[in-house]
Amino acid sequence: MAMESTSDKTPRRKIGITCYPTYGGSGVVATELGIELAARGHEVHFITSSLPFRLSGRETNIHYHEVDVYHYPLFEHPPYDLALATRMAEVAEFYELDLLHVHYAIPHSISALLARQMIETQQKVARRRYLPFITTLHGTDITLVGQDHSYLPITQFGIAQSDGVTAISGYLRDQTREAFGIQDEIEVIHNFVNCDFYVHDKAKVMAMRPRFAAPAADDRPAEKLLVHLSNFRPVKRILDVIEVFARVVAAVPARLMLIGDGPDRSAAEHLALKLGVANHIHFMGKQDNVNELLPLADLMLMPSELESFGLAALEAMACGVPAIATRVGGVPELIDDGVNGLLFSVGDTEAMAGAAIALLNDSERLAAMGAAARKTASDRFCSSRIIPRYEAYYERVIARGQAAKP
Ligand code: GMT
Repeated sequence: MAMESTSDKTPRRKIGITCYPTYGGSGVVATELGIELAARGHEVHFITSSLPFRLSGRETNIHYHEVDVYHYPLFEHPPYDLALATRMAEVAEFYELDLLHVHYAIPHSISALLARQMIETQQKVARRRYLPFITTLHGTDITLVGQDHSYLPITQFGIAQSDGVTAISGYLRDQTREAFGIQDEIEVIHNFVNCDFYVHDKAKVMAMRPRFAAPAADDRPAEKLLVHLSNFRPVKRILDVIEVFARVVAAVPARLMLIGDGPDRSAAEHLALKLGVANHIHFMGKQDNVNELLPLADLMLMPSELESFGLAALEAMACGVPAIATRVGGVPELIDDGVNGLLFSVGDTEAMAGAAIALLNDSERLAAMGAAARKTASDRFCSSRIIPRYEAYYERVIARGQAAKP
């Protein structure tokens, strides 16, 4: 990516980013944010347990610091949170970071809080300073994990101690306030996508699509192609994806790309065999560069139990692929039912399949919905619009931190 400099008004900052580096929406957002910030001239330090999966580690302005957890036989559960806090403080001091930005509250906010305290109270008085940290809430850290009684008080504490808190949707902001009784400001900064990378390139699609769905021939119409992308956790309702697809394939020649992996994969394979559709499904496992795969599809299926936002749908929409999704969480902030996608009740696989069949048989409506999906992505959720919001928020938090100097 060509390196741009930030606008004159936005100072270049040194930012430490922590996230779960393996597959998962929060890690994707954190990594893409780091890449975008680096491209805008900021110095970005990833402080994570392994290299985030969308990074090569050789990008300009990006540094990677692995958190090494010491495994002593006494430690039944090696204290990752403490190793992380130590590394955060070390990196912050050595590179003079302006800010830590952690993604997913548990345990990252607590580690950042410890790092802030370590720097604020260190022995050499001259080196003491206030290192602010921002927590970005992504969803399951609040809606599932954070509300478990063993994690609720510490999640609440981590959020309250953060110098800034952002949520990836209005829904998640409201949920956080309600579930944790938090009155403080929570800035909504939606998920984003790089609209130059996530795009429908007709020539590339024509070249690649026949590998996944047969083109029209004399004796048969072209196969339609559906896609689902997730970490195959129960909340994604992957079995609903299979059920919807089985109904679709009974009515329309079609294939399904299942991108991702996780706990429900074997249950999905089992159901696909039982319903006789396994040989119509590409189980693709975890994939890098999903921007090359998503535009090949006609439709995305995202029947989740809950999505605080639904980044996978946004990525598909930017490629001109509308989603059939559930009316849950923050999804309606992205999908305008009947305009740029379709929304259904959780578990209503019959209605989802009926709508998918109707849409796949109406190429004009499908194309209009795909165009509207792309327009939504580019008008409201492109990185070029969202990253400046993070930059502005960083400045506000840094200014507040300077006022709190020890
Ligand atoms: O969806 C997951 O299981 C992964 C999870 C995560 O934190 O890694 O995703 C959440 O964050 C994404 C990025 O901000 C959102 O787009 C997803 O909607 C959200 N998932 C849920 O709320 C279930």
